[in-house]
Amino acid sequence: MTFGTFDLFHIGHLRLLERSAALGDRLVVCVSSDQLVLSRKGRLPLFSEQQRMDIVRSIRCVDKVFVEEAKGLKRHYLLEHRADVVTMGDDYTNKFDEFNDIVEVVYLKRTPDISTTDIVAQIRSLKPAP
Ligand code: C2G
Repeated sequence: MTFGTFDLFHIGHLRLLERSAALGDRLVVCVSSDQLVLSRKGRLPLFSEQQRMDIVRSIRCVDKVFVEEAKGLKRHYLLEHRADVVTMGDDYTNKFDEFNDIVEVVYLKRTPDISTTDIVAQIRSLKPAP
């Protein structure tokens, strides 16, 4: 299982999902709800939770997608879906260690030089053609 927002889905997200899938026989993805993103980051995602879930669900290596409704439910979700392994990018190193007692926690190297934040900044700085 892996957790994420997957807003403006990009190659870093795809690589993370592919490498996660390679660690098991099924990949379940928990996508943060719009409200959860709002409370965590202080702004709504650009793509709605339904759109983000539809995109992630369409990825070949993804078997199941569900929404992360609220904070503090990760343990419940991991148990409910009988996860053996949880993966996160290495920007989350140590942050999921609390689940070591129920799953193997694997931090995967982030794909360099790409993030939703950078894409937004790049688009913002585009100048209209003269
Ligand atoms: N990722 C990556 N390489 C990038 C960008 C992202 O490997 N260049 C990974 C992140 O490390 C994360 C996953 O892709 O494991 C999803 O990234 P985000 O949508 O940015 O996830 P985030 O909003 O940080 O939500 O409680 C944890 C949250 O649900 C994670």
